[in-house]
Amino acid sequence: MTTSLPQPMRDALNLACAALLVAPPNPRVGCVMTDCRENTLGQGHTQRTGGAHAEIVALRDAKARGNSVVGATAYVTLEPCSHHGRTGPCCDALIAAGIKKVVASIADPNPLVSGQGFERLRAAGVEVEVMPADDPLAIASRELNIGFFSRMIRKTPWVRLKMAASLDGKSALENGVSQWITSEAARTDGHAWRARACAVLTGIGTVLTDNPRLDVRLVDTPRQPHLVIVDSRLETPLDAALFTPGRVIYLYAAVQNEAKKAALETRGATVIYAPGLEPATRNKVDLAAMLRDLAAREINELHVEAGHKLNGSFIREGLVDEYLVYLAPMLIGLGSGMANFGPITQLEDAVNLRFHSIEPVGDDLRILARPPGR
Ligand code: AOF
Ligand code: ZN
Repeated sequence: MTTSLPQPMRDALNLACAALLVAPPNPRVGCVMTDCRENTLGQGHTQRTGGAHAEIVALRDAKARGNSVVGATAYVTLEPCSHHGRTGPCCDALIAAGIKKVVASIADPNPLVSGQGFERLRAAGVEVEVMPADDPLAIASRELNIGFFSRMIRKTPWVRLKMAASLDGKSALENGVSQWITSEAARTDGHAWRARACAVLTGIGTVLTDNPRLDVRLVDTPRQPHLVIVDSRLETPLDAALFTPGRVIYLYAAVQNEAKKAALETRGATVIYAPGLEPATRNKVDLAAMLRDLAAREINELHVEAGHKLNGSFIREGLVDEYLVYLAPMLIGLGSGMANFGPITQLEDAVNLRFHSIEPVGDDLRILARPPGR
């Protein structure tokens, strides 16, 4: 089964891409409605959380243009929803508007939808065509929403670990100096990756050493990602630069300290005692359990920007789905690496990855690499 009319779906995918920063934690979805000659009647993409879904925006767009969508085909990059969430079901709106056919790139992995949207449309007499899973447009739609699919299916965020290093793989000089190895272009690019994530994560070591803000400043964004700090002993200073008004901050602690918790909460943070382990046995945050908790808090893509110790823990525990590595054309010689794990004594035990993409960014290289099967 192949789709006969891919162009409107290409347009719908481009619209979905335009929702990259605004849609999370909702999936980025685009919709194009066409008449029988493939003229566009209306189009749109997912709005801010709680706002309209792509189909509703497209229906409104058609109306604003004075176009009737009775008998039209709707191309949508995700199965139209059938449930009442923060908004009403798109299926019902499509049926009520008189849409004759729906072409969808891929089923919605949300258990509240997953196939029920298609069933509901078919039951109302709407023709439904779903693209084959290996169609490039279906793959692109899934890739665009890799974090949403991860949260819905695996119940854990898509963990993207960002690192920057010299060409000989060093993130800091022997004396600890690390700012700045990569160029401004790479740092700006790094902010664009932060912007698309639902949350940025770091560790208490980085907070105490660098006093970072870890927000998005170098690119325009309609939405700041949340911040997550792995802070086992609740050592985040109350005057840390990361506290900015209105920001959602989750601090995961292993040791209970009610006084510090209360003080941090006055700064707007939410303190979570590390889930998953008995209080008596824990002194470190259980990262896998923390990730499950973050998924329950609607974190799709988690952007990790941490020091080599926490990076090493994520890698050692097999929790990294994607490595985002910037390499500068510089040799540092003695110094420290990007992540501390091991020692590995035989090459068979190395963490093997495959390169997903390699792009020049300014004078540097940006490499995306993934473990097998991701
Ligand atoms: C669509 N079109 O553009 C998007 C969909 O809380 P709500 O009402 O916003 O619903 C969120 C869920 O709706 C989300 O988890 C996913 O299953 C679906 N997203 N569906 O038909 C869209 N963004
Ligand atoms: Zn919907």
